Amino acid sequence: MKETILKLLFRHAGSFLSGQEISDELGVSRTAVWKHIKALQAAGYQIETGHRKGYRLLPQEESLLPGEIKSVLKTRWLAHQLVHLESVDSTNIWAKKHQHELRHGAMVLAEEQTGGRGRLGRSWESSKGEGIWMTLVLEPGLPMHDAGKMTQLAAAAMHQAVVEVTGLPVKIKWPNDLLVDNQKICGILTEVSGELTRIERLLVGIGVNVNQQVFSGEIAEVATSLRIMMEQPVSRVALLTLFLKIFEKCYDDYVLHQSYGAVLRVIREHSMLLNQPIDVIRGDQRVAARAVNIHEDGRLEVVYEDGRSELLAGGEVSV
Ligand code: BT5
Repeated sequence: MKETILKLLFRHAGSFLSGQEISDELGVSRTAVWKHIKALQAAGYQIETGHRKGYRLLPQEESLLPGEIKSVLKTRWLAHQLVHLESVDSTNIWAKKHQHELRHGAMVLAEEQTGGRGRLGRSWESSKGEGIWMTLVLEPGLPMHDAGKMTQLAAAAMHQAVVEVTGLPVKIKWPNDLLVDNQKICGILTEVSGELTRIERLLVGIGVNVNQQVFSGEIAEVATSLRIMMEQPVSRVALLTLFLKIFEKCYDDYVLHQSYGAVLRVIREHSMLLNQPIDVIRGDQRVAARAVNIHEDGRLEVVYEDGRSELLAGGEVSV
């Protein structure tokens, strides 16, 4: 009911709706409406209550509050369970700690992460209100060796969403980064739990730099945001909801219909590594190679200078 009231307020954003109008429309008492409004205010929604005028949703700094997302979300099952956190160490860690409360398709979102994580114990800067910091909980029932394909699927879906919303020339750097002008706008951290052969649960953690205006410290040279590249703010809600719709389609095509071709096309066509000279990095060692293919299973095929070829499942490469 709270959510229905919120949707109604969103539809009339900016103008007052009387308690009577809401109670007529939804068939609940005015006291019940008032109680739900109180609860919405406590959850962070800025709702003005005017004497005799009723209730009005105030224009707010764009947040990722569930009501805002759900009022435009067009997915069939993805992110219908939605957890929104003001601040958390890491959405992936939170999802692990609360695994029993989260169903297949759940999304955990945070306005800020204080201990955001990259791969191999690296950290991920996640400033407040400026990015999309999320974890998707998925139970695809696939063999373990298919986990890498989900990272590729997420990268392809986010690529399409960012291009559609911004028109920017986004490149995909296998296995998990999106870049614009060689600078990183998005990183993906997929974590798997299960038995040796079968994925029980996947946590697909995705970070997108949307509205940061500056980056400082170590990442200033490697990171950029959509706002910096566009020279104007970008709607996180629009980007996120479009991404979810595209991701759901790619996921269903793959998991239900075994069709992965569209994902492969996107990651191959927009790859910044394919047919380029690259370095494969192992510890302190860098070995010169050429990236020649991204295989159906998500692995990168490289050919070394001595003619040997190898299929990489993950790890580091640089251009
Ligand atoms: C990644 O790791 O790119 C995966 C990042 C995943 C972040 C999401 S946010 C929601 C979810 N919850 C989490 O805790 N994590 C996921 P990797 O390829 O290892 O890249 C990490 C490196 O990127 C760092 O060592 C920095 O150099 C750089 N970096 C850190 N923060 C960045 C940012 N905001 N933008 C661009 N680059 C960044």
